[in-house]
Amino acid sequence: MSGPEKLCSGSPKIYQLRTKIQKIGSLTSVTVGEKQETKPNKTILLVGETGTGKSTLVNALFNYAVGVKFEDEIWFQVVANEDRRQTSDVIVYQIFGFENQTLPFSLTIIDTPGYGDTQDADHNNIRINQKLMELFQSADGIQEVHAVGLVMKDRENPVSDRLKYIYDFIKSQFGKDVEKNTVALMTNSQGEEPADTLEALEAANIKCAKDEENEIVCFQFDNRQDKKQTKKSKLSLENAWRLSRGGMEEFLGFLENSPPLQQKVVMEDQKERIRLTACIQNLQERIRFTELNLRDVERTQEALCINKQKMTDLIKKYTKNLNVLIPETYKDMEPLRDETCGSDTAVICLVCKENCHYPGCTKALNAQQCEVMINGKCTSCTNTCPASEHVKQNLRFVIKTKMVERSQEALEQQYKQEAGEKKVKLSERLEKEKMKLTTKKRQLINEAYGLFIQLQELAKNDDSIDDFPLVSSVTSS
Ligand SMILES: Nc1nc2c(ncn2[C@@H]2O[C@H](COP(=O)(O)OP(=O)(O)OP(=O)(O)O)[C@@H](O)[C@H]2O)c(=O)[nH]1
Ligand SMILES: [Mg+2]
Ligand SMILES: [Zn+2]
Ligand SMILES: [Zn+2]
Ligand SMILES: [Zn+2]
Repeated sequence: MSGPEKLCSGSPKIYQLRTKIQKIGSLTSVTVGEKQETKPNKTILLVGETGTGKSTLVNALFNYAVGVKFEDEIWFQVVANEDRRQTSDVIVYQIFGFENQTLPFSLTIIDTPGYGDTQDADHNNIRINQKLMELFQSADGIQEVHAVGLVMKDRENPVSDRLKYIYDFIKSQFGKDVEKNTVALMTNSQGEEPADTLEALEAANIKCAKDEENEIVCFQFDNRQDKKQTKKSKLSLENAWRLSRGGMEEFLGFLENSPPLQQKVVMEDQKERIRLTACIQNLQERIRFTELNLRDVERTQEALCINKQKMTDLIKKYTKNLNVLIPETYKDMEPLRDETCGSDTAVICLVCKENCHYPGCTKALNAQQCEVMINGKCTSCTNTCPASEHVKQNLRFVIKTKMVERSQEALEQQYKQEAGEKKVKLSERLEKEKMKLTTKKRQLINEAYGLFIQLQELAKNDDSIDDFPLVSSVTSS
C-alpha cells in the first residue's frame, strides 16, 4: 500500500487513505490493505436515514482498527470526502491488514445511502434494496453479515416510517434471526441514555438484540474526531473521543461474539417463497376463470333446454330459432387501484392474458427481474412464456362477466366440432366441453395444492412469516 495522502496538517492531521476501487456487479467495493483468505472477517451493514453519520462511522471504525489515539492527533479517512457529502451508492469497504492490532479480525463494512429524503424517494429506496439484494446474492458478493447497525442521531426522533421500511426490508432478506444481530448505533451522543429513542424503536416493532437487562443493545458515539482542535474545543473534543472509543470497544466486542447471519440460503428460500406464492395466486385466478367458464356452459345448456320447452309447435312453425341470453366470462385490463401510495404494480403476460405476479411484486424493478422468471422464462403463466412477453406496470387483468344474446348458429360456431370428428349434436359438444373444463379445474387445483405444500415446507424453516393469506383459499377450492 502506498502512503496516505495528507489532506490537512492542522490538529489533527487528516490523511486520505489510498484505496483500491473495484466493482462487485454494479456495486462499488473499496479495499484498504491486502486480503488474507485465512484470517477471520466480520461484516457490518450500516443503514439509516440520510445524514445520521454512517459514512463517518466507517472512518471511525478504521481508525479504531488501527489503534489511533486522541494524543496521536491524526485521523484517517477511508471514505473520501465526496462520498461523505451524501453517499449515493451502496459501497462495500474492506479493511485488511490490521488484524491483531486492536481487532482479531478484518472488517467489511457496507455503507448505504440514507433512505428517503430525495425527490424520488420511493424509487430510490427500491433501488438501494435491489443493490443490497444483488450484493448478498452474487457469488463474489457478501455471504454473511455479523451486525446490522441502525444508525440514528441522538435526540432526534429517529424512528420514522423510513427506518421501519429499512428494517422490514432487512428482515425480509435475513429472516427473523436478524433481530439478534441488529443494534442501535447512536451518533451525536452526549453520553446520556437514549431511553426515548429505544422506546420508540420498541413501539415501532423494530426488534433489536437485547442485553442482560432486556434493553435494546445500543452503542453511543460522538464522531467529531476530525474536527480541528483549538484551546477552547480541546476538552469537549476529548470527551467526544472518549465516548466514541467506548462505543467502539463495546460494539466490536458485540461483533466478536455475534454469530453470522447466513442470508444466502434465506435469500434463496425467500425468493422461492415469493415465486411459489405468485404461482399460486396465478393458479387461483385460472381456477376461478375455469369455474366461470364451466358455469357459462351450464347456463348455456339450461337456456337451450328452456328454449326447447318454449318452442311450441306454433313457434317452431314461424321461427327457426330463439336466441338465448347467457353469461360470458372474459378478461379485461384495468389500472391498479392506489391503495398503497401509488407504487403498486403487477407483472402480466400479454400472451396468456394473466397476472403472473400480483399482488406482491414489490422488489423487482422490471418484469425480467421478477421472482417468477427463471432463466428468462415465466414459471407462473399457462404457457410459461419468455420474460419479454411480460410487462410490469400499474395494470392487471381482471375477470369479468357480461350477459350476451346468442343465436343457435353462433353457439354452433363457438363450440366448434373438432376437425375430422364424426358429427355430434351441440348438446353433446357442450357436455364434452363441461368435462374438459372440469378436468382442467381439477388439474389446476392439484397443481396449486402441490405448490402450496412446497410453500409450507419452506415456511417451516422460517418463523419470520406470520401468516399466509393464501392458505385458506387454496385449500377450500
Ligand atoms: N457532532 C457529530 N457529528 C457527526 C456525527 N456523525 C456524523 N456527523 C456529521 O454529520 C454529517 C453527516 O455524516 P455522514 O457520515 O455523511 O452521514 P451519512 O449517514 O453517511 O449520510 P448519507 O450518506 O446521506 O446517508 C457530517 O458532517 C458528519 O461530520 C457525530 O457522532 N457527532
Ligand atoms: Mg453516507
Ligand atoms: Zn404467458
Ligand atoms: Zn415479482
Ligand atoms: Zn407469465
